[in-house]
Amino acid sequence: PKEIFLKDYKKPDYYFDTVALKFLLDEEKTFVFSKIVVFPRVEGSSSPLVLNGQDLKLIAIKVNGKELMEGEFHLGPRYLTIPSPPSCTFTLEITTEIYPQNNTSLEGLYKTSGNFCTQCEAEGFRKITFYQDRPDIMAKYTVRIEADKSRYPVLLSNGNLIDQGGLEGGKHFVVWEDPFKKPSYLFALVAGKLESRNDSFITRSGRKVSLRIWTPAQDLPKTEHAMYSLKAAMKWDEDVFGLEYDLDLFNIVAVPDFNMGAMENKSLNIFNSKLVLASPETATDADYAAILGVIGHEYFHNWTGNRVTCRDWFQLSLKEGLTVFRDQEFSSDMGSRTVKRIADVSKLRNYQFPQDSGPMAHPVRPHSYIKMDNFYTGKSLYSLLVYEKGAEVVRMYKTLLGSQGFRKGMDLYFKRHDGQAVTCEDFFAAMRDANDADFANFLLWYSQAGTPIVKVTSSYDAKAQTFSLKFSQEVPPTPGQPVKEPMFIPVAVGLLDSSGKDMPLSSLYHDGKLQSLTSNGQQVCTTVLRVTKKEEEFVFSDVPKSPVVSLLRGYSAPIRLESDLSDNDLFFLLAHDSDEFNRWEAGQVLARKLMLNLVVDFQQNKPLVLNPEFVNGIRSILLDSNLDKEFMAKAISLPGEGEIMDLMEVADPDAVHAVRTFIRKELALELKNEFLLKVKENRSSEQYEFNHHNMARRTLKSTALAYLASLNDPEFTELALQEYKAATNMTEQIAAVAAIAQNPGKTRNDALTDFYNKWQHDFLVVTKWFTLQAMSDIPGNVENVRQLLNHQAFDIRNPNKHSILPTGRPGSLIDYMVNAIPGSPP
Ligand code: BAL
Ligand code: ZN
Repeated sequence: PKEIFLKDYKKPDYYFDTVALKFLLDEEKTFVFSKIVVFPRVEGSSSPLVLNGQDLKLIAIKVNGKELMEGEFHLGPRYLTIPSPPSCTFTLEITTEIYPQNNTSLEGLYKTSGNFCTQCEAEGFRKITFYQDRPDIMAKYTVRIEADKSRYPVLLSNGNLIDQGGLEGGKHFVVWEDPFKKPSYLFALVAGKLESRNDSFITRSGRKVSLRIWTPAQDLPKTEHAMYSLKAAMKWDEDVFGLEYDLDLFNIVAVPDFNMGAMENKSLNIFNSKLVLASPETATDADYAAILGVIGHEYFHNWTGNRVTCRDWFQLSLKEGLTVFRDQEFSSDMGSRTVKRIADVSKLRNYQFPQDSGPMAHPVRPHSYIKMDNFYTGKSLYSLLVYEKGAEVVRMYKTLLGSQGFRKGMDLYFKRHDGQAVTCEDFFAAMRDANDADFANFLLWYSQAGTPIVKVTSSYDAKAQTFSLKFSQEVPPTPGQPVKEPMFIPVAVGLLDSSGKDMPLSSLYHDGKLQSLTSNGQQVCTTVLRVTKKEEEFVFSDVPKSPVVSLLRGYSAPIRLESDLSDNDLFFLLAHDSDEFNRWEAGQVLARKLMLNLVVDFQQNKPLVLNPEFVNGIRSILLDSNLDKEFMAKAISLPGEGEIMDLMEVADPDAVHAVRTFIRKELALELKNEFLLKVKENRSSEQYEFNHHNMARRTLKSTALAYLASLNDPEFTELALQEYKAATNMTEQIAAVAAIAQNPGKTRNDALTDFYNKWQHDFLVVTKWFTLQAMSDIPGNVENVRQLLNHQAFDIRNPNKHSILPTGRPGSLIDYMVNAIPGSPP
């Protein structure tokens, strides 16, 4: 395949106005008829019309009703070209034959569990019919589907159902019309034996929207949470962004074989079943949270992606970064903002940072790509950089503009671009223009790869009562980008007095200017510094006593921060910072330092000794009854191994693993009583409920149990077994198995066998069982995983089961996998 470059983008020579599709679905072959109204971008143009097409059998092609003869078109393996189409508006009719039952690519139209289903993003539509399969071709679609009524009683596509009826030979038909222009990647069709959970939502302007979640009949009881999530998302988008749903029907379909987590096709979202189906007995809190987030994500695409879409695939972050940001905010508002932020930043550090400093590093908006629909090979656009770093870029606009300014920018973005296919610059311009803002060189975030390293030193001048922060920044070289420009980095800062309270910030001296920091006469305790140069200094004035500085509050930019804060400062911030994220962060910085030092000791064969101050720090967290329990669970969890390796010049997985295991066991030994109390205090016999209070309780209990079970002490193994037996929900049940499974031996094997026997008929639970073992770090696990690949329940063709394989994943799925097993390893 050819490398494609952003700089080579050209507007299409032809646009499509309306598209009428007719599908005759059948077991052996499916006919697709398309009738497209085409018009040239420039009237009188004589350019050839080039259509994409792959794995299609062309049956007939007509222009303005007249069949084209040989020589009037050219058919190659990937394109169908009409060298001299009419120079003004014309109709193009094409008939193709396709074989969905043989399509194992999970792109285009394929069959899964006996049903027909589509996946067109990014370039699947070209496997359905010949088309200009690019996102800047936006057209209005009408879709007629004909199929056998008994095998395919449900026939769905985008938009509103405008006609349906019976046909001869036991067949039936439906006609769907989507009144909104859309690119082909948002086309969808589903046909099969499905049933729906039905509900409705009244929009803020009083329109009633019918909501349907479609699954095979036996799964319907498991769709309650998905419906709750959808309604919550619809309400949230109205409340926070003023965005109302625009059709009278919204469908979600769950299918077992689905490559992405889910897909935002206009009004017909298609989901991997694991991101729809949940019951307390079979799904964990992490599953419930993932479903909430992904249902939200796909719904939010209706505006950010569908109503306003991408001009080309280089702009993918325009919709994905923005929509990930929106789903993060949604989940924050529905649960704990701090805990959500911690989870997202941990994911960045463990997965996105290594990507951004490795051979696959590319900018949020890449300059080129080879293949964009493959998650497993290099040069793919569906990366954490586009999704997660892209979301951080959007978050920085909000940090710089504040909530109101950001909303103004969003409003202008929709006002300017509704119905258009646009670029990241268009989003930038809307944010800038709506706020009359100076964003300096902010656009570099889209074009420069690599994680900036920002060093900060501080000094206090008691006589002048000033506090200075000196910043220096460097963006490391990445493939194809040896030299970088300094970036525009928003750094949110607060100052703590000796009692741990925030100091009001009075004024700031920077770039030869003194700037007041009070806002409309109100005192401010956090300010956002605009760091734009390779080196620069900011001086706070009227600082009566030497403060402890809280830097990068809320993780205001996706950077690596190196500060001169002492361990004492960090312990102080851990105890007092009003920014909860930075309380957690202080503990993590201490833990990272500690782990890196111990890695050196390990490599030099020195005995490992855990700093008692660190143990005391963790103890004080466990004893602080004012803390949110989920925050507590996060704060007592060590940084992941990926995060530590990412910080090392030469990664040493064995050393990092040994050190992390050592610290966990030492903490478990020293804090046995405290952990035991957390397990006991947080048991509950209440019915499962998905809410923050209950999730926090379960998370803390599972985290404490995992620490205790790591000791491989019969008392705690027995405790974990008791928890396993007593569990009334999957969250606590699998957390207990995972705790037991940390130690190899008969108890582990028996528990895993028992779990499998109990759940062998539920493929989503069996997937968890695979994941748990695939993630295990017991000695000899590679062989164990090899054997699991031959397990009767493992099916390499089902993408859900890939979680057993060490591959990367696009945003929504990685969430799911990483959080799949609560509490282990903390
Ligand atoms: N657009 C692909 C799936 C998602 O990111 O929503
Ligand atoms: Zn998305």
